[in-house]
Amino acid sequence: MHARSDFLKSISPHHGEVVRKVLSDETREKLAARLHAMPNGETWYADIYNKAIYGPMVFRDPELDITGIIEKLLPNYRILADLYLEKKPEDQGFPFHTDFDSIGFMEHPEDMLTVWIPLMPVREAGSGQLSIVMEEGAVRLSLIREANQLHSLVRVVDPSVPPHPPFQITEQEYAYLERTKFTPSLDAGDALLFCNAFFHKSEDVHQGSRAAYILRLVPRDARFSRTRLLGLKKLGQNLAVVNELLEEHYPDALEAGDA
Ligand SMILES: O=C(O)CCC(=O)C(=O)O
Ligand SMILES: [Fe+2]
Repeated sequence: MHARSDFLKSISPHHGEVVRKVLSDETREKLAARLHAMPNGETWYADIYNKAIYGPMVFRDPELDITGIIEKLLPNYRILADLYLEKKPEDQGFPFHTDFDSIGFMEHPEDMLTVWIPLMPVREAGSGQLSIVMEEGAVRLSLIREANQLHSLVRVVDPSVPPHPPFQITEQEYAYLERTKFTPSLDAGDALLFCNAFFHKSEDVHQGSRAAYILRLVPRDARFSRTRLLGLKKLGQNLAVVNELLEEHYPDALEAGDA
């Protein structure tokens, strides 16, 4: 077991938690069949995965009742978006990263919680596991990177904001992330929870195809940044969610033609 420092706990109470059997076999099988049958999404994720659907929004389907399942598990959160990824041996997958396109609009990006659910077992190397890094140093590194990215996003809307030198992860830092990563063994329908301001990485698939269903949750009282929502809209990133949030929280920005 990993001992969690107070620093990590203060950032997210659920970072690195494994929850067994979040989905029943019946729900998982129905969900897997439905997602597998859906057409591939038109998203930049397709460069990284042959099949990637950004925002299938199947959690809203009353027959699967994923909203109800998550409400019981995490009553203080609500689901904002979902994502489906099938990973094959030839797919590159994501190297160590944080999910900036998903969190750039959050007033507190660390508040967003990912529930990563493999739809088949991922128990050993080669099965397409997900690794996360729960080291204090890595989290501090990701927060510096995040501040840098948030700053750049503000500049998209307001060019009078001065530029910031680009932030890059060094080879030594990659080696450190690799050395300290945590790679849980999961069964189909189990979940790995992590605060996705933190580094994580998609591990190799040696044969067949690994399917994962991913939920992005936010606290019920989460706040969203008007400027950075407009920045993401301008960049055309994560538009399904960005447009919904703008309409809900900042309809004036849409009326004023800021967007
Ligand atoms: O499932 C994968 O291969 C990557 C998942 C990921 O990066 C995420 O859920 O944010
Ligand atoms: Fe990610």
